[in-house]
Amino acid sequence: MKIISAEFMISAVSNRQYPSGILPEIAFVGRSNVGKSSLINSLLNRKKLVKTSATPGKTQMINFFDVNHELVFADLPGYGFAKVPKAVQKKWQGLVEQYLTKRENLQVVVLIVDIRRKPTDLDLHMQEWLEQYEVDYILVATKADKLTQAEQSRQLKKIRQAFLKDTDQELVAYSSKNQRGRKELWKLLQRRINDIDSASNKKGASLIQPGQDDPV
Ligand SMILES: Nc1nc2c(ncn2[C@@H]2O[C@H](COP(=O)(O)OP(=O)(O)OP(=O)(O)O)[C@@H](O)[C@H]2O)c(=O)[nH]1
Ligand SMILES: [Mg+2]
Repeated sequence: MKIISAEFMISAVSNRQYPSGILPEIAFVGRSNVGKSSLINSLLNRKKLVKTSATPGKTQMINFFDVNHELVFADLPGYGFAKVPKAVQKKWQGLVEQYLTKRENLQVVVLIVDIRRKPTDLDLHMQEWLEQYEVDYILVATKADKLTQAEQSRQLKKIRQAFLKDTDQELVAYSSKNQRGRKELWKLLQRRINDIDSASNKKGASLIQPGQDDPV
């Protein structure tokens, strides 16, 4: 995908603030500090469009980005950061759950895990939850640059066993540092979007209506 424009739209703390319009949306989900914001920057070829931080729990709202006036990316707050007070964690959880169950524009979730870590219960819980609500998702193991090739293969195998029960569902090894996996992930995302486009064209309606593709 050629990135012609990538612009911040809005930070939302409730569904009333979600951008209007009907562009297909891709959401990025994962543990706090796993590398969600870095992955978005990497996909969009931008260094600092999305703020990243070595301090976990930085993204506390849903940040929306317009991509080429064709797509919307939603950067969701990370889960599982123990130092955040319970009440705040509850609020985030509510925000994320409401988004994932109610957002009609949402087409696919990119579920991000750390390639070096054993999947946590929270990761597995999130996956179960997506399956329960029938939200389509792509599993991505990021920070691949931190491991040798052999270690990466070993970890990918473990992650596949834990999450995908050895099915042939996609698992993308990614590095926001050296762009490994970028092409592959874009291909999978575009395939999802194209499928949706052609499904809606079959019904005689175009997903992107003239005049409605501008960010609000
Ligand atoms: N080496 C390496 N470091 C990465 C990669 N992705 C993210 N990081 C680093 O990991 C830290 C967290 O990255 P973020 O992108 O801010 O993570 P996040 O998931 O958005 O974090 P929260 O918004 O706090 O939930 C930063 O220090 C990044 O530089 C990667 O692919 N490779
Ligand atoms: Mg972030």
